[in-house]
This record gives sequence, structure tokens and C-alpha cells, in this order.
Amino acid sequence: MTNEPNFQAPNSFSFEAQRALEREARLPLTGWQQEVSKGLEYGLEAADSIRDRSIPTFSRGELPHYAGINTFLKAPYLEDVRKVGEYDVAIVGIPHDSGTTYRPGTRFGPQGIRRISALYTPYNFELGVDLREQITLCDVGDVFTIPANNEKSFDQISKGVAHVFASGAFPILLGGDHSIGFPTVRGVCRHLGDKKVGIIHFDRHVDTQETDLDERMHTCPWFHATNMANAPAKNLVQLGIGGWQVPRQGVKVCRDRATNILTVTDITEMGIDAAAEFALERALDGTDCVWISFDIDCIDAGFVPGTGWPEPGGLLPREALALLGKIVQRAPICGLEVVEVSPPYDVSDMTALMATRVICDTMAHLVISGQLPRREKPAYIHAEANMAVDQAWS
Ligand SMILES: [Mn+2]
Repeated sequence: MTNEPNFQAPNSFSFEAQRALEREARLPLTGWQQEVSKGLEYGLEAADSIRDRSIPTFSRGELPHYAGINTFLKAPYLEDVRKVGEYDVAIVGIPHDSGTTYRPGTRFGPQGIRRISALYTPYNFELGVDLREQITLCDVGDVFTIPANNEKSFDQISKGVAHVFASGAFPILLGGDHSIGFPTVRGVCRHLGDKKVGIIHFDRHVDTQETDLDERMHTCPWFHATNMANAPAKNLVQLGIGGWQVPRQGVKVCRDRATNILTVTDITEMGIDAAAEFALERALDGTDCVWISFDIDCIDAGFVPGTGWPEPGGLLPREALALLGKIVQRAPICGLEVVEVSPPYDVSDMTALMATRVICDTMAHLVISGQLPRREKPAYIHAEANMAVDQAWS
């Protein structure tokens, strides 16, 4: 059942708001009705004095936004991860901050993002998408990371990501510091066979040095990821790089491996459309899918205080979201990670809220572009795991 399928906007189509009113009229209400019925069954009918009879006694589902157990967007918690392939999208927390070199706290990122995600409805006005009506979403909880050991955590993360990726559910990972970028991409590469992945990396920092403080820290994921044949450095696109926190040894690696970098000035002067075009052209050159690694610090530090290495001069939120949307709509996206949200340094949950926005916008653009829901498993997913995608590193 849809809302008002015959609604016609009274005025010009040149206004986004008019289009939004029309789109909302065509969206179904079925998922919401199922949620209400289930709420009344599991949560009992409300006390007699409650006039709105869709309200149960015990909160079940979206409402009220201040109540409930916080999975991401209050999606069902999937305890049995063997069943993850039954969903279109799987949220996975990666509470790992042992790769941090300055401010720790991103081990609390998944919890922080989930908590503030309760503020969101599943519907976006301008995009005309209602996630509850259009896709199935689950939250599988967190990977069991090992805080005293990056390498053991990386092994756990790769195994977890490989499982979700191979199931056919679209993986969305809540970081965690950016050191997880290597093991997440490694998990994907294990199930690519001879196919290739381009990486589109939003960040103020290049994250391309081999080691930092003698280990593979959050400054290092792309050195190691692009050592894998499935993830060539020529398909690594780095958006928003700049400022006073870019280590020179990382810059040398970008030069040697010929990665693709746009600064904030590049993006704003060439325009969002041209920047998206550049990113797509480079990331898709000879590859089969695109991994998005979104470091929340690509956005100006004034908007995201709760992060490991805040750097002024970054993208405005609306620039970052527009660029992300244009990229997601035009590439076969195989997964998303949002990293470097550190709730202990956050103010009013604003950094975690930005991460929530990035994730929800990505899902909406995947729906608009017909990538979700998935009718079949994408052809680039190889069922057999190849555990030899990366060479031993010590
Ligand atoms: Mn960064």
C-alpha cells in the first residue's frame, strides 16, 4: 500500500521540495505497518488512556526516538551471523583504536554512532527514500578485536568482513581507527578471485606509509592494501587531502605508486561534479567494484571535533555528502567503512551524527541507483576464499 499514489505537485518541478512531496506520496507504508503490528503483538497494546492505538506498552521499533536498545537505526540485531546473507545490508561495528597515534577513543565509535542513529527516521525528504520500506537491514554487532595487538585484530577484522562480503549482504563498517582500512579491504580481496577493487578514500591524511611508531598504525592502511594484486594503487583515489598533518614519508609513497589525490581546493575549484568524475574514472579504470573508506576527518574540524586527528580547512558537510552521493550513484559500490569517530572527544554527538548521515545517505543513493535491494549476488564476489591475497608482513 502506498501513501497517496495519485498526488501531483501543484507547481513547477524545478524545485527539489516539490519533487520530494511527489516522491513521498509514492512510497509504501507496508514496512511501517508491519512494525506497528509486531510492536502491538510483542510489546502489548497500550494502556486505555492512550488514544493512538498504534502505540504499544513496551517500545518496539522506531518510536520513541529516546527509547529502545540502540542497534544502528534500531535495525534487528542479528545474533546468528551465519544468516547475514538473508539481509540486503549488514552493519558491523569494529571497535578498534590500537592503531591510533594521538587521540584514542575510536573503540567507542560503533557505540557512539549507534546511539545517535536513534535520532534518525528511515526516510529522507529530498532523496525520497524510505529505507524501512525499500531494503532489509540488520546489525550484526561488533567484531571481537584484541586491543593489545593490531595484527590479531586485523586477522579478526579480515575474517569478519570476508564472511559478510561473501554472504552477499552489503557491508557497512563502523570504525574504529583507520588502521582497519587494510584488514577490511583484505577481507574483501579474499573473495574477489581475479577481480579488482578500486578504493575511494575520503580523508585529510594520505594514510600511505609502511609503518608508524614501528607498527601498522592508522597512518598506514593503503600502503598494505595496495600491496594486494586485487587492490591496485592506481585505483586508489584520495579526496580532501591537505594541511599540516600529512607525513612526508606517506607523500613519497603516493608519488612512487602514483595514487590519485584531490585536495579540498581542487574539489571546490573544479566543482563537485568534476571531482566525482575524476574519482570514478580513476577508481573504475580496470576494476570491477569500488570500496568507500570515509574518514570523518575529511570534513572540517569545526564540524567533527570527536576524531583522532582533527584538521581545520576540510570539506563542508554538504560538499562531502554531495560528492559521496554522486560517486555512490555511478559506481558498483561493494562496501563502506566510516572511521575515526572518537566519542570521548565528541561534542553533543555531532561527529557520530555526521557518520550516521554518511551511512544513511550511502544507503539511499544505493537504493536510488538500483544497487539495493540486491536481486542477486554481484558477479565480482567469488565464493572461495583466497587466504594468500597478501604476503606475510613483519
Ligand atoms: Mn584522517
